[in-house]
Amino acid sequence: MPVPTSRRVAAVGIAAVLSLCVLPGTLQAQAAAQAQATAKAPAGAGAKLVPIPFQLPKPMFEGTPQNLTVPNLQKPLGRPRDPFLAPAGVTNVAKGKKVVSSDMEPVIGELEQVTDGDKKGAEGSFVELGPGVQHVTVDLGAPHEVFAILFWHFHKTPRVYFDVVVQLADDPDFKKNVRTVFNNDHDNTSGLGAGQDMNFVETAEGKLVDAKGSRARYVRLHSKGNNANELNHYVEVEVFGRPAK
Ligand SMILES: [Ca+2]
Ligand SMILES: [Ca+2]
Repeated sequence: MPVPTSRRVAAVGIAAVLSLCVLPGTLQAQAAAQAQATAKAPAGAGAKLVPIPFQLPKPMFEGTPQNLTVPNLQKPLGRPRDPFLAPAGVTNVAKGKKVVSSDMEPVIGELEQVTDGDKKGAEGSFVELGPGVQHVTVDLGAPHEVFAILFWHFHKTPRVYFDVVVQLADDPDFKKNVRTVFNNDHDNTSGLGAGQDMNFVETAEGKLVDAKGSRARYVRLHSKGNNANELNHYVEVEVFGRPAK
């Protein structure tokens, strides 16, 4: 039976109204997704983001340590960390760069070991600094856009280092344009300001800190002993970035 003309017109009318409703909704969703993607992108908008190809050392202990009685301790993920995205071509710009320290005569090892690329973590592959609050400073040699800082204090056995503070600056004395990108010194005993970050267990994966593309020449890492002793150690510090324009 043929559909009367009046009903056919009504059906076309409803279809037109539906398409008007659906289309703007879809466009809105697309625009929202696009805005979200843009918001996630670090400095250098429009740049292609790719996972940083971190080179991790072999783990020196198995499993997740359960018996550490440290307050405000981050629960281990129990799986590899998620990829960290940065503009393509970002590399470890700290490799082989000059390191100075609050302890220029380490108890064990040499300061060069902080940026020598050896991350194995065994005896002979870490530097030991004196007790209490100590820091190391890496001079990148020129201003860089810094996207991530990856560091290993010690990963021979599970340990927690205390009052870890990571800072960026324009000058070697950390007086100009100082920015703190990680701080778990909750009670400000190191006098750099109270931090909100959590304590963490050292593993072969290292500790990764997001530096959000900040421009800096100097990177400084502070600590104040660990749960096993009063001393401070570094296996390696890596800074992923690119020369600033
Ligand atoms: Ca090293
Ligand atoms: Ca503290």
